[in-house]
Amino acid sequence: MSRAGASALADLRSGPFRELRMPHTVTMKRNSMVQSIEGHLSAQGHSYGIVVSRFNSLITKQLLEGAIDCLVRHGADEKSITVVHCPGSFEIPQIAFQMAKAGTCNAVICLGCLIRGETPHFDYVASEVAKGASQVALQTGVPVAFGILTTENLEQALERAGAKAGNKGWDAAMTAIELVNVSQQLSGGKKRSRN
Ligand code: INI
Repeated sequence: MSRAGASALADLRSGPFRELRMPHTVTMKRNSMVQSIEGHLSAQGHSYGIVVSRFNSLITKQLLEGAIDCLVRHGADEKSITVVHCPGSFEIPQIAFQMAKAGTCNAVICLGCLIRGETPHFDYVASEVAKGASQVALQTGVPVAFGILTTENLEQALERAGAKAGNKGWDAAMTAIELVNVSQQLSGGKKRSRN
């Protein structure tokens, strides 16, 4: 720890916040009366929509494989997973919106790969896609997970598509599983059924 960090910590310990060991940790009492809701990591009985773009398909195919693997390993039935392919990342929120609105899936997982080029194109598309995906969730109430890579180069993308930085498709699917569980608890256990 740096000298400045150690001195800040010493100040904290000797000050009125003596009970806080580290500035960012919160101590929870075991017998707390707080009602806590946390999603179970089970995908059993749930339906998932996946939107995946073909642009940079070398990467997006790996993200898709990771996402499906995660859902199935956590109990999803393959028949309850619908995959829609679209041209590029820009189109992902449009398809995600239609899937969410159709009411046939408990969550939508967005998978794509944006790699920075020589023009500002990347920045425009990246910011619209992130905003768009979040709007889908807020406007429809259906959880949306964001598994769209935004990288400086192909190497960074490969690292996140099954190499040393994991598989962000798998991670997005894990997020979707948790969100479905939390949102079912918040809505009193109501399940969205597949039509
Ligand atoms: N789409 C991507 O998914 N990734 C990219 O890296 C990319 N680049 O760099 O251009 C990309 N562009 C296509 C865009 O998403 C749309 O499909 C296209 O503009 C047609 O609407």
